[in-house]
Amino acid sequence: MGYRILETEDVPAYLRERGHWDDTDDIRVREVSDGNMNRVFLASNGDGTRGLAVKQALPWVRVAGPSWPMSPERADAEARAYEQVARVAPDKIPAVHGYDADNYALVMEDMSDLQVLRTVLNEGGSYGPDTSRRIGEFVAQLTFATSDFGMESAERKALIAASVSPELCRITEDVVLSEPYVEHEHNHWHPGLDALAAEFRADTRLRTEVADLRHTFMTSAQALLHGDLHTGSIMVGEREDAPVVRVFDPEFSFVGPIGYDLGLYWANVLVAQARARALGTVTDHAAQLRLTWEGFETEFRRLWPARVDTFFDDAYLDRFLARVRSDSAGFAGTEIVRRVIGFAHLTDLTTLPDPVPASRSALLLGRELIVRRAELTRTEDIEELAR
Ligand code: SR1
Ligand code: MG
Repeated sequence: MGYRILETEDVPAYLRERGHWDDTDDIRVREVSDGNMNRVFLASNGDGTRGLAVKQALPWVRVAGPSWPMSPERADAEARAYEQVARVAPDKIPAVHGYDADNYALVMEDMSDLQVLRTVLNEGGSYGPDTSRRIGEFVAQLTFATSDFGMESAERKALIAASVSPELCRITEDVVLSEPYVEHEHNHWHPGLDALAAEFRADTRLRTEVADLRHTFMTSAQALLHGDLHTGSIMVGEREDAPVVRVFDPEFSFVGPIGYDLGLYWANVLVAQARARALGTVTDHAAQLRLTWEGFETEFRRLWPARVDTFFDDAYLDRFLARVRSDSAGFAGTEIVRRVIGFAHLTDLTTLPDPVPASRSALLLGRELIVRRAELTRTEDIEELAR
């Protein structure tokens, strides 16, 4: 059967047809679509002891509708990324029960007992001791394994070819890495930021630095990335009294610069911190850049002795990590800027009683991260800037 767009009422039969649910149970379904791109349904039985999530890619951007067509093949990229992560960090992603390539639909673990990290932070909660360190580890585990350090050259070339994702990369190249710096119909901002948005569009130095990051994004095939690692792509909570962190939604996955994943997470940490400062609800925000980097660097260095190509020596590792760190700072800056004056704003800022002061500081911080990324050699330097 060909591609059919699932509605809530189709999901029980769909799960049965695909062999995910036996016939006797009553299946209750609700749509919980939240991201910009896809539909997500949660199915559970009557007493709530069994649940599954169904995620389907639509042939357009969900929040825009058919006026912004988008190939549903992005679900293939997501399924491939989950397969790669499952080899090296299975504890950090949801269990995938099946991928239906005809319908671009994934059937996955129900994570409704966990909470989206952005929601936790927006409600005044904290990260807890492990979240950012585990995110750093996640990035190290996925990227080491899929880099030329973790994978034989020929196998890697095949991975690069299989992971080419032009449409989704184009979204990032547009909405993150160029549109906010020019006039574009996607851009919007709070009227209180008119002057600053105009300043950003007129800032030729900023534009050249963003062009450099954009070119790095387009050409630096370092490793397989998640590709959209913001705090809305992370679930947190507890299971059996132990903290749980799950990274999901890797549909923007492709082989690119590692600093893009770290930078996206850092940007979202910094925006959450701007919100908490505005509301006087700061908890453990200030430690998170450092914890992310420590988690990443420690894990990457731990894996390094197992590299497949020892021509890359220890001195090269130091140089490589320094480059990843400055890329991360720069990409963090671009993610902050687009979330304030570009497309797809963040509730962290939009739900503030007065979003302007925090958005303004975030924009200025974003600019500094972009133009001064080479000097920001320690996460403390970024923290200082944020203060
Ligand atoms: C058109 S999609 C806009 C954004 O949503 C996704 O989550 C990505 O962040 C993308 O840039
Ligand atoms: Mg998403």
